[in-house]
Amino acid sequence: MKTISIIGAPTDVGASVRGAGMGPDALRVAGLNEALEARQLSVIDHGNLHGPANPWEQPVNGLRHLTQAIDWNQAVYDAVSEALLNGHFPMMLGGDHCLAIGSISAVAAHCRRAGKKLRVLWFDAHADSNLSTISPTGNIHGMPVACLMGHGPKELIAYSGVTPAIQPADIRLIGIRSVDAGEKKFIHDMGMQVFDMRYIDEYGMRNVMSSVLAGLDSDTHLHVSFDMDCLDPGIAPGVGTAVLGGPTYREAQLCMEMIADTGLLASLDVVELNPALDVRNQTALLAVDLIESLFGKSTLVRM
Ligand code: NNH
Ligand code: MN
Ligand code: MN
Ligand code: MN
Repeated sequence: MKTISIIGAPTDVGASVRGAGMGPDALRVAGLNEALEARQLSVIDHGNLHGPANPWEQPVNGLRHLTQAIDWNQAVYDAVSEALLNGHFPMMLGGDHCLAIGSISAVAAHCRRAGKKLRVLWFDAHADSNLSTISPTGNIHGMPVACLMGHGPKELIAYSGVTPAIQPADIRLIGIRSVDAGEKKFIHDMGMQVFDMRYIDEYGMRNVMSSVLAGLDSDTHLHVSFDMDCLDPGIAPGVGTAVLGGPTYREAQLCMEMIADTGLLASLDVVELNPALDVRNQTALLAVDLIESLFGKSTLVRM
């Protein structure tokens, strides 16, 4: 039986809007653990990690709350590494998306140890590929993709000792519809594969998912980093930086179901849920619903 290690990382130090720190508990209140157990998974909830409070300061040299982000990501890196060493499936509950630096750094180190290939699916309205020199905000949750590819402050890019943690070819960005000008150039320079909303509109989610899942084999560790603001705000209002025009409920379900079909999912981040902006916890309930599909729950009738 697969064991899920739930790791709560309750902080919003990387975000522009406060509230994402309440994400882990909102997901528990929405029935996450029970839903996983109902999928015949064994669940170990490690509770919430501890880290520095949000000092709510202005950016320094283009980076806001750098020391706090370093500490939180170290805690996430350690907890995710331990779960992987124990053979468990780490599920990191954010918190804002800067925490994926620690989470994916740990996953990448595990893949190097185990001789596995890594594929990261990054679901987001934003590209999260900013640098301190080009970010319009200095918020570190807009920078994790760049940090993971080795472009960022030295303390944030070297958790495992190996830099960069991942290569541009290891990651696919899906659902993107808000990209800053400097980010766009960086994405092109790095040669990253981005499946933006225009692409999803034109080719359909099924084709997009076929593309992002192409080339996987039994030696691949599949990691999903799910920013809740990927979803259309009509169905997911509980996020700090909502952008109109995201995937519908069924499109999101299809993503999850096609990932489940691969049988390769081995780690997950659920981030940017902001209960302070949610309506009767509906975005957390939606997250749990999508996670159920990610673990094989399906509406499929045909055999
Ligand atoms: N691109 C903007 C920035 O860097 C917004 C990032 N916000 C996010 N990313 N929620 O997922 O500040
Ligand atoms: Mn994000
Ligand atoms: Mn986002
Ligand atoms: Mn459900």
